Amino acid sequence: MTPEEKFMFDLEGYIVIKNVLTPEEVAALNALADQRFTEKREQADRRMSAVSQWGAEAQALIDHPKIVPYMLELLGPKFRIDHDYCIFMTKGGRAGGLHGGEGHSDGEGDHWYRYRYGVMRNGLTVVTFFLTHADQGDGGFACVPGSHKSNFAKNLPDDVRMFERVPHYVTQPAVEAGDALIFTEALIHGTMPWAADHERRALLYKFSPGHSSWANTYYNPADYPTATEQQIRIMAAPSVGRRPNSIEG
Ligand SMILES: O=C(O)CCC(=O)C(=O)O
Repeated sequence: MTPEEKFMFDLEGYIVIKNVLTPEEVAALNALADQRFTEKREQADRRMSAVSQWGAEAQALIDHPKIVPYMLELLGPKFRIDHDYCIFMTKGGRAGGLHGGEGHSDGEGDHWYRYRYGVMRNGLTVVTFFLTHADQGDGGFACVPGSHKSNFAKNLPDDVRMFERVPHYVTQPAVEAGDALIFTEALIHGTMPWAADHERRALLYKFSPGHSSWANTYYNPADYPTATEQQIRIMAAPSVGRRPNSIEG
């Protein structure tokens, strides 16, 4: 993570990383999605869990080499994958409102951000891989930059929470296919209604520090017969004592 990226993440609670996926990786992941996610096509907001089981390119996102350095910096050397899913939306699709924020929602206890002695640490942290673009105003991921450090997260008005009013402090970052957005769940964030003609396709891989879990189930390496040793370490259930580092060396 560059010094400027650390500055931006500490300041705003999220960062967009450009061109994490090559056009070939995006095309392969879109092709996998077309094969593996055929259900609920009539729904304007559809989601599916465990996209990491779709195939090799989706499994590779568990420890994508361009993402691993960010997980080490933000979650520490024993980071683990907590759960993964996708969000696909067509025009008019609506999902949940703004949520998250330390000490506000049902993730209380797991949504946190700390800085100490030059080190950032987070609870549940999300890497969103974009398979299609979102221009300003298209909708999709939106957040209140800096709210991971807010002392008044509960004061967010309900009409703002539900996107009925979008004040200046709510941002919907523009992204291109292949970009990744990393955010801490301590950030107030949510899904803005999708307004674009093209489909929104986002894959969300959520990571935790090695000692904690948001999900109430854990990854089973048997579901990933081709998993590498490193991926198996990252998939391990939460623990503290004698837990190996996720990345060797
Ligand atoms: O990308 C989005 O639509 C937001 C996802 C979300 O709200 C979450 O991960 O909790």
